[in-house]
Amino acid sequence: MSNIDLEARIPNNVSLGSDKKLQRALEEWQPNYIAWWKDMGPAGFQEKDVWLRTAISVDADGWANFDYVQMPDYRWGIFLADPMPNRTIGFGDNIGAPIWDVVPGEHRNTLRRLIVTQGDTEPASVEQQRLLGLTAPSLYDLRNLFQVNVEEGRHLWAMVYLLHSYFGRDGREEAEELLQRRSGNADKPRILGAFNAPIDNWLDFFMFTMFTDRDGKYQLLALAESGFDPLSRTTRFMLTEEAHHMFVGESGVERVVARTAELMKVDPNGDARAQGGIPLEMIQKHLNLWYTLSLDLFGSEISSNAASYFAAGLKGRAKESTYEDHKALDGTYRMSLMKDGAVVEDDVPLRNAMNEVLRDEYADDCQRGVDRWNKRLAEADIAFRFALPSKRFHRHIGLYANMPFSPDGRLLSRAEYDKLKDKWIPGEADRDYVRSLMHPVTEPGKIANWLGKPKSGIKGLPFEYEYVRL
Ligand code: BYC
Repeated sequence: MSNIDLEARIPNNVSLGSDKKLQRALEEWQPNYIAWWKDMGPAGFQEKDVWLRTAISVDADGWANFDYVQMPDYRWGIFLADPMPNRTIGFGDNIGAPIWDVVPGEHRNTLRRLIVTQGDTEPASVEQQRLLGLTAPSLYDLRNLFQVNVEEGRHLWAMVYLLHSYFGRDGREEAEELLQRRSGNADKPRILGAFNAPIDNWLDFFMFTMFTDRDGKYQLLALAESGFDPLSRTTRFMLTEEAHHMFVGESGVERVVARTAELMKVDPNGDARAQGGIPLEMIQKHLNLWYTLSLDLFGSEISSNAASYFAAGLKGRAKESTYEDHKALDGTYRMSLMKDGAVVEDDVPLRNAMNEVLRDEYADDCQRGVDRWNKRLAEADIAFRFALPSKRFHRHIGLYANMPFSPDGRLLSRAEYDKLKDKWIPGEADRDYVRSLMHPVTEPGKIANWLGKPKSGIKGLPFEYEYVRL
């Protein structure tokens, strides 16, 4: 087990103290990060005590410490999972060769790009969620939001450590730019589409943590396979933290669904809206929006970029060891493509299909969550069922970008699509309604009317606990 230096100005398990130049560079970046956090992090709560977990070890059992902390004092640190003995490159043209402990010259630009893209999403999500605390439905949810936010901040640290350590001056410049871009800003937007979309209500937040954080899980799993070992080790530890974020999303939506079902029961006309709840159709629209924005994050269906990442051993498939053929040179992957204006099924050389392979695994994982929500509906004797829309619907990247497909995957005329779009994706009226429900509930143990209570609190504490001292 590696030694953790928790007392250092930057907590770390990478012996930062023994590399004075790197330490100095990161200590110079640190105040800029804090300035960014104070400016763009959660608005209105920076001086409050929040009951948060902080990573203090990379040991699977007991890696976190829980205590009250004011967010700007959070101990953001650099933690890499322990090295795996005798690890070799697990896929691609260099399979079986020793892993890289430094960046191979020929892959320097590509690796930097992947790391910058990953890094950019982390502060982006904090920016997107900046105002949500002001309308939190309970102290429990407020605390979960901040937990997610501080850990996204730590994930930024993880990528900045790689940039500073392995990419010299270019890396330091990229690390600065990670603090300069702004989610949703037309002049200096964040790199990937979904990270510029607004999150201005808690249903969006739960959908984001369900669907967009889950893209994070799959991208991190693919990067954890990387032959560049520092990237593999840092993403392996990030995955430990990521699980809670997806829990917040999946259980958050489940609690919305459960509450809507309750309100439908008490209303004489079965109308959740009349009781101040969020109708199931409106929940489905938010699902459609965030699932499809997140599908875009996997890149094009057929991608020579993805093929070359795989060939070089830089980015694999999620859980590469569960596949048999790690070269993927001769295989093909069946997917739907457009030919002469119609959708057809066809085989694509496997390496070029790696984005789609990852997207399909992701879609299966999302389906498991949707099944859980549907189970709640079945238990409540409600006939409505949620469904993931077709991968062709509402896409902005890849083969189906900006094409008028319906949620069940049929190609429509543009006019028909435009007429029906508001039935499928939240329109202004939906957004106004959901926003109208967002009022802060700050008394311990209380919760907003539109949301159900969780089954339990955090780390054995009750829901009623004062998770944030206001
Ligand atoms: N938006 O071959 P293509 C997370 C660009 S989330 C805008 O299709 P490739 C988190 C692409 O860059 C996980 N542009 O794509 C979640 C390329 O540009 P160039 C984040 C896009 O390279 C919640 C062009 O289109 N991690 O951690 O195979 C909270 C065509 O390239 C988009 C990563 O993404 C888009 N959606 O794959 C907090 C991992 N998609 O070359 C955190 C690192 C594609 O023409 N990134 N483009 O200039 C990657 O592995 C790859 O860059 C991508 C794209 C999978 C994103």
